[in-house]
Amino acid sequence: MADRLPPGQRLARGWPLLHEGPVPRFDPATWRFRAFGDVAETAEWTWDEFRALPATGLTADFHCVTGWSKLDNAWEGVLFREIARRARVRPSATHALVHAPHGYSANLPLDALMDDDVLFAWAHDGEPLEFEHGGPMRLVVPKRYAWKSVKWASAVEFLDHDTRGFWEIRGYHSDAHPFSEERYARQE
Ligand SMILES: Nc1nc2c(c(=O)[nH]1)N[C@H]1C(S)=C(S)[C@@H](COP(=O)(O)O)O[C@H]1N2
Ligand SMILES: [Mo]
Repeated sequence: MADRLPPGQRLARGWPLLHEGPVPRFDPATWRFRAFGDVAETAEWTWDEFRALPATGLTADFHCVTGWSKLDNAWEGVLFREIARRARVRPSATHALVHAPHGYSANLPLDALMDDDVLFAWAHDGEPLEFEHGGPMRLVVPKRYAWKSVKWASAVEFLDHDTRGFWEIRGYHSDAHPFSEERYARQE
């Protein structure tokens, strides 16, 4: 157990909720997910198209920078790398920003996002992802603090340079590795 809990973290009771702003309304008829920026051509998926993408299941831990961790989450969704492949991301792309409504975003190097445990998840512990937790679909990046796991993901922007997302602009670390406690930008 101790080796699964990063320094300064404690086990959460249940599944805490944490986000800025209101929970976006989901309309399956108008929902779209877009891949744009450093790609051969902007790609767009409707909800039905997105749900029909090849599904992957995995179990992973979740660490919020405020100090709680939730272990053994069973996620199901489509791998980030599958989206990147279908969007025909250009070789010049080095980073990406994942966007959500109301101006939320998180940046990561493309290498981190192409890992085999990074996915856009539509189910958690066998149930459709609750809207409060990012449903119908959220990014999940198990190896980074949970603010990188963008709820209500609406687009991915591929970039040939790095740029900071919502919390990274507000003083949080760009890389956000929990086991080395990369919490704040001043540590960079
Ligand atoms: N769109 C969006 N995604 C977000 C956030 C947010 O404010 N908006 N908060 C992040 C933070 S700080 C955490 S800890 C997790 C919390 O996810 P949960 O509410 O499902 O536990 O979502 C992350 N993703
Ligand atoms: Mo968080």
